[in-house]
Amino acid sequence: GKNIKGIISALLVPFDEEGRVNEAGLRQIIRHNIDEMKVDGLYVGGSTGENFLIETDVKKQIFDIAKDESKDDIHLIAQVGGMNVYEAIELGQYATELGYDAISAVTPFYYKFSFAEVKEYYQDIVNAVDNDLIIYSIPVLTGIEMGLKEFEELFALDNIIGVKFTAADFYLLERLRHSFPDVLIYSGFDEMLFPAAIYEVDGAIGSTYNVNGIRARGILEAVKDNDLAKARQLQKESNDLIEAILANGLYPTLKRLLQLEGCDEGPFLSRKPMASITDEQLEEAKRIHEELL
Ligand code: NGF
Repeated sequence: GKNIKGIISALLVPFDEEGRVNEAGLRQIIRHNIDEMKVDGLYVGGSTGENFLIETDVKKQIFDIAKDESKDDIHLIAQVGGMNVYEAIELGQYATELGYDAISAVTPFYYKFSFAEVKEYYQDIVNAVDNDLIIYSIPVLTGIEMGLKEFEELFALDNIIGVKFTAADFYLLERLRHSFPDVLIYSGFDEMLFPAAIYEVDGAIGSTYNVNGIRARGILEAVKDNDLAKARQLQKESNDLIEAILANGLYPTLKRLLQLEGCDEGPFLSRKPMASITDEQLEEAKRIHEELL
């Protein structure tokens, strides 16, 4: 099995006024993650990358850039899932040829798919793509809730090696950890990394690690060292930051913080219909940068 563990940033993508990828800025964000945040990996094509708003060839372009900039220095996971399983397969094959360590696929959303449909979607992807796959479960955005039994069926499929668990259900997390000691489990909510670490997740995938990767690593390490007071303190500092970021607009604020950290090439806009940052939000981002980062 693969050893993709630790802190993994869900990569942010800066866009220009026309909605095109700002490649120079994207490369700076990747470098910032590797050189300053010391991340173990990048999760490319996630919610944080505004992935569900962009065309297939642009998704490929982003996979190209992330691979080209990070070479073999860190783990790379390509999120290829969505509502179009044929696109997921095409992207999965593409990222696998590029050398991505694993692919990941969100549960299909919008229509209320049955579990049988969700399972077939994963079966179709792993049948067609010669790579390991990490399930991306995020019920708050997809409406797809799965329990222990459903996860058990998915983990029984060939090449399914893990789950990005983006939920506050710590009962289910404990049952999963206990039942599947060899499955890779990633914490998906950055503001709950400390309790997830107590349940011995293998790592964490999230948006705020683009700017808060050092504290996040500290949380994982403090829990490993059994220094719970330290871990709780680091989570408290992280949550002061995350709370302010969420209140000011998640992705626009994260992009602005990256600019303030020196990723300064070109526009750092959102992809429409996601709103870009306003003047008021810019001011607040400056305060967050000075006081909380
Ligand atoms: O952005 C969301 C939406 N969740 C991310 C993460 O779970 C998913 C989380 O880091 C993700 O990053 C991706 O697929 O790209 C939050 O942004 C963070 O915990 C703040 O709430 O729920």
